[in-house]
Amino acid sequence: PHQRTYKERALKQVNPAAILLLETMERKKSNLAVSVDVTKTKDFLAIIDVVGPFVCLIKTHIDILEDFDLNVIHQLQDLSKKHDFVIFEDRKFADIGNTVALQYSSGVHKIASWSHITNAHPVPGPSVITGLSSAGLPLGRGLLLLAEMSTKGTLTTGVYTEEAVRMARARRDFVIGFIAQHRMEGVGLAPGEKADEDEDFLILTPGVGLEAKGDSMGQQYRTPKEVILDSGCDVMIVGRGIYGTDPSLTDTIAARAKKYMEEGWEAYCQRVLCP
Ligand code: UP6
Repeated sequence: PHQRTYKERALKQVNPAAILLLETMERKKSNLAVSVDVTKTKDFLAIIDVVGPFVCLIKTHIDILEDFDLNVIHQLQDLSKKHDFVIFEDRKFADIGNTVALQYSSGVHKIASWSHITNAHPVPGPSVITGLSSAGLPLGRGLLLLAEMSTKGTLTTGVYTEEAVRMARARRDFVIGFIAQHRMEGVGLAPGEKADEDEDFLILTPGVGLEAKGDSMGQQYRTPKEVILDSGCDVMIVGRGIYGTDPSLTDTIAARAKKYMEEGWEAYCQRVLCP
C-alpha cells in the first residue's frame, strides 16, 4: 500500500478516523504530525495555532497540562476546524479491557469524546482492543497499536511486534494502524500464509528530527526521508524538533513546521512517484 497515494488508500478504508486522516493528508499535502508536549494551556494552544496550517494531525498528551479544564478541548476542537487537522491523544492505554474502557470514556479528560485517534500498548492482549472499541467504535474512533517504539533498548521487537500485528488483523474495523518504525505488511504471517491484498494499516512514526540524533533520555531520531521514503511510514510525528524550547518564538516554530512538511511531502512524492 505504501506505493499507492494517500488519496487512493482513503477510498479503501472502512474506519472513519482512517478515512479522515488520509483525506486530510491529501487535502493539505502534509504527512506531518506535531506532538505538542507542553504543560501550560496557553503555550499548548498557541503552538497548535502556529503549526496548524502545516499539519495533518496534532498529537496530544492531555494529562501533562497543569491547568486543564474541558474548555481546552473546545478550543482544541475549534483549532482543528480552523486549520483542518485530526486529533490524536497519545494515551498509550495498557490495562485490562474494563479499565481502559473507563479511562478512555470517563475521568477528567473524556478522551473518546474528542480524540479521533488514540493508541494502546498490545501488552494486555486482544482484550485491550475489546475494551477500547466498546467506547470508541460507536463514536467512529480509530486505534493505533504500539508495535514498535523509538527508544533505545525497547522491548517491542520480534515476537511481540508480530503478535501486535496479528491482534490488529483480527480487528480491522477499529485498529487503523500502528505506532511503528517500519511497514508491517509481511510481519506476523505464518509460513506460506499470504498477505491480504486489502489490508492497509497506517504507520505513524515518532522519533523524527532533522537536527539531533536523540536526547539524553533514550529517544532516537531519524530524518523525514529515512522514515517516509526509506521505511515507507505514512505519518511522521515531530515534537521538540518543531516547538523547540521557547513557545514564544512563533516565527521559528512556523518555519520549522513548514520545513518538515516540505521534506516529508517530497519524500512521499518520491515514494509514490507523484505526477
Ligand atoms: N513517542 C515516542 N516514541 C514512541 C512512542 N511515542 O517518541 O515510540 C511520543 C512521545 C512524544 C513524541 O511520547 O510525545 O512521540 C516524541 O517527541 P519528540 O519528537 O519531542 O522526541
